[in-house]
Amino acid sequence: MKKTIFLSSIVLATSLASCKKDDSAADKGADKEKTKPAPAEVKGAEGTKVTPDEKAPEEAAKPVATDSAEVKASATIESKSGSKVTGSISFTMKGDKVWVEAKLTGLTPGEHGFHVHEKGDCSSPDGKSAGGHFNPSSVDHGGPDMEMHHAGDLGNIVANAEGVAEMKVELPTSFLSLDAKADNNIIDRAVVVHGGTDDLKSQPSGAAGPRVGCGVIKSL
Ligand SMILES: [Cu+2]
Repeated sequence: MKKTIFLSSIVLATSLASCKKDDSAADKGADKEKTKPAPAEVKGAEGTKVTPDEKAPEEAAKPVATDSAEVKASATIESKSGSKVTGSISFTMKGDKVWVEAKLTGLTPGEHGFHVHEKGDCSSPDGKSAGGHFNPSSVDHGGPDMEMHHAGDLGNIVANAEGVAEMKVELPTSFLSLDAKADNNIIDRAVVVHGGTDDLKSQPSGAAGPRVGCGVIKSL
């Protein structure tokens, strides 16, 4: 992850060198590169002269500052179906990646189906108010590493002998997103933890048993 951030910084710095118009990007890059007032002309990578006014159309359309900004969301898991499950899930989106970090307690040891469900409603005692799996592409249920799966198919989370489960995964934004304009945006949907194991193949939801935890995903 450090490497990704470092590379992003290079991309930013490169963008700054060739495009000093982007003031918001300049804010982000300020700590990395203490720039003197830019000269009227800078040499491009190929040795060609580039004036500050020159800008390729693709570059003009590229939202550099937006890509590097972090978007965060979280869900607080409450007990369902008479369980003692509680915990929290955090989601961090930066560029084309989303990191999901979960910590749950009160589970039975072993694997538990772990999904984003379509409705941000955890009000019912059995968690069924959260509806079915979030599946904006209307495809079959599967595991997160399989070619076909729901946007909400996070697979299983594994609890140790004490019933504590911790998970951190990195997913592409093509899997799920925190962008309000994206079809696979998970804000205001729900994370559901199941009492049993998601077998990653039974349709439509992996036969993972009762819903023992539920939390609405809220943007931060
Ligand atoms: Cu589920």
